Amino acid sequence: MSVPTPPSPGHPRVTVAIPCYNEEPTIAKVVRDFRAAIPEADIVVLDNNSSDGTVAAARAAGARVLLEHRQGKGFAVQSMFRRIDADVLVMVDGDDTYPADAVRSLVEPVLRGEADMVVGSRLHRGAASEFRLLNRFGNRLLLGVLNAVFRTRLTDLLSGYRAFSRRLVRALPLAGGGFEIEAELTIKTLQRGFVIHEVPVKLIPRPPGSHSKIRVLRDGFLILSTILALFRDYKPLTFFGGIGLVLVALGLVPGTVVIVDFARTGLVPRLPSAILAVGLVLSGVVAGAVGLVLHATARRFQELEVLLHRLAHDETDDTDRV
Ligand SMILES: Nc1nc2c(ncn2[C@@H]2O[C@H](COP(=O)(O)OP(=O)(O)OP(=O)(O)O)[C@@H](O)[C@H]2O)c(=O)[nH]1
Ligand SMILES: [Mg+2]
Repeated sequence: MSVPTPPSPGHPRVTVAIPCYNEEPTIAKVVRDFRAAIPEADIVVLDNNSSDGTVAAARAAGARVLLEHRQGKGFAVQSMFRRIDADVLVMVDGDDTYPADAVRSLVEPVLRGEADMVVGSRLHRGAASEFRLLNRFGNRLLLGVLNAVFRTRLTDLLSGYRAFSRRLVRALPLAGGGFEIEAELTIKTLQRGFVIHEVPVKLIPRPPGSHSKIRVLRDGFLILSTILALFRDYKPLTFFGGIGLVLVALGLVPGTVVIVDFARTGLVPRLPSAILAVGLVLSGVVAGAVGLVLHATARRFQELEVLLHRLAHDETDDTDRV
């Protein structure tokens, strides 16, 4: 586990970045609320081809607007990571569903060097949240798997309210273009050994006239398949080993029957069962072997990545050395 480096002393640069797609009814209020909550921060709206007055409203409220043409929240986040230079980068939705007055509780742990990512959690025991039932259920299910695999105790995987340290922003290669970006942020951060903190935040319902961009089935499926792909790549032994164990266990059912028959009579009367058992057990063993090979490769890549990161940051790290 790596220790987060505190950002440059003096005047740390904080930027609040707001990905937006058609958020005209709420964006001005969000910009004003954040300006009031953290006056020293830069406020940037990442607009994604909005067809309403989002851009004009954001500018009128005093935000800087960056345009991202590839449609999707994930692309806006990728663009924010690439184009914004800040010691602490805060990301928040433009639909006025996260409280601006909690922003300091997200920024402070990064400034103090205690965490590289702070997540405003809507499911934390301290948070009283207005959270749709399906969202809550999906979030819980995915978290159960994630917490078991990475041995963490996170409570909100899909929160759109987060603060990142400069070095985390530099270290994360993001690929997701849509709503799978939040899960990707959390998993890639955990996998690289960065520290994640959670602070409870209250979720406010969308005001009337403002519309959700999420399509539950399509985006739910995308989020699930992203998580599975990340497990496959980063925890291959758990992923393929798990599949292997299930196949072997399935194979043992017909296999036991065949063995008991054979022990009793010395014959194999149920040939199809025997073939099925052998097929399932062999497939399970192959899956386990694939997991082992990929595990060894993935570990080497993780080591290389740490070395590369160290090389890239050698100069800055030298000044911190005591
Ligand atoms: N840049 C960009 N932002 C988007 C896009 N789709 C959604 N967003 C923004 O991402 C944020 C979250 O989108 P929402 O539709 O509120 O999704 P959500 O908060 O997960 O779901 P709800 O519970 O329905 O609010 C909002 O600020 C949206 O404007 C997109 O295609 N591009
Ligand atoms: Mg929202």
